[in-house]
Amino acid sequence: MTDLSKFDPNAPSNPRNNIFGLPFREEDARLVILPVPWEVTVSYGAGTSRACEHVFRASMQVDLYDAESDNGWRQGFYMRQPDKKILMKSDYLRKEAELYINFTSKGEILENNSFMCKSLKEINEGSNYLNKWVYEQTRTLLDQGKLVGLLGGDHSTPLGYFKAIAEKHGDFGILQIDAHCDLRQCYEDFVYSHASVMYNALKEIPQLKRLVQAGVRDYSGQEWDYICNSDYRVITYFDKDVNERLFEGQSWKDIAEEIVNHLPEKVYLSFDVDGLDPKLCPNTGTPVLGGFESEQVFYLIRKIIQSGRKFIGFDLVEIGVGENDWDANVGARILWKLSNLLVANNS
Ligand SMILES: [Mn+2]
Repeated sequence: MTDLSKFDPNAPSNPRNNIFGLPFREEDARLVILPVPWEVTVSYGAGTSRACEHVFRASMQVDLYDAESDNGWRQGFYMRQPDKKILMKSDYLRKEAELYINFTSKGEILENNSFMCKSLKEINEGSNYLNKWVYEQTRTLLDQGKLVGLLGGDHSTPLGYFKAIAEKHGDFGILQIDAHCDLRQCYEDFVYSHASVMYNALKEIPQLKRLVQAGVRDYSGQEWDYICNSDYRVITYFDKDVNERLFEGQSWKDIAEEIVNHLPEKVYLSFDVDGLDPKLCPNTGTPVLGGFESEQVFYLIRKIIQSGRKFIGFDLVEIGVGENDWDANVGARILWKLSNLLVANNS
């Protein structure tokens, strides 16, 4: 066990320690944060593959007192180093993807260009590799009895973790905080696009009994049809509808309880930061006006826990990297809150 007797949680963080300045080793940590530095299929602003390092640095500024979780961090949080091979692969394939999107957006015929055909194949194979890698890493951690938080990277990164969670826990639900539905089938020809992660999850993971989405305010007609034809496997709380109900005098308490009631016994949280107001994530890949305040989302997670449901894991994705470290600062504080709540709900 890590000896906390000489660790002063009120002192400034020692940058030689791990995330949040905590002194734990992986073997002693209750929660392992797995960084996934990957952004091959991002559509608009790039940078999120490097967010993990920025969040790690920003985490040193977070104060270590969390009354509501009875200081869950004392059970040990540990973040791994971002895998350099994964990052290099992402950088290489990202360039290919940019060329490919540029090529097809001009209406060029793919079959006439063997270089582009090869690029597309490489990108889709790369995504398969990543999904398998994430699955193996998270499955091994879950088998060791760890709790796992996945830190992206873009929103395509947690698919392998969803599969490991399904194998470990059986039937479960996902609460997705997001400005987008991510229900596109094969966006920009990329099978495992960030914009398709929930489509792929629903297709490939039968244990995923229900997906509840909140914060959505930018979506396609096909995604709307998918929701309508899902036989209530997908329930979406659009940002506009939630806000209208608030404007008409309903409380966030009532709406949050209604959202929670749609979720099964075991709940996984997939948190795309673009579900928040973009003032909190100005450099995220695809920012959209509107969105949640951070406390609205934390309140919703507390409601899940208070309802007696089990919070089983989370991902935090699409954190941007900008001129200053504001995005990472927000990201570190969300990571802190989610980590404490997850550990407290599983002790
Ligand atoms: Mn998303």
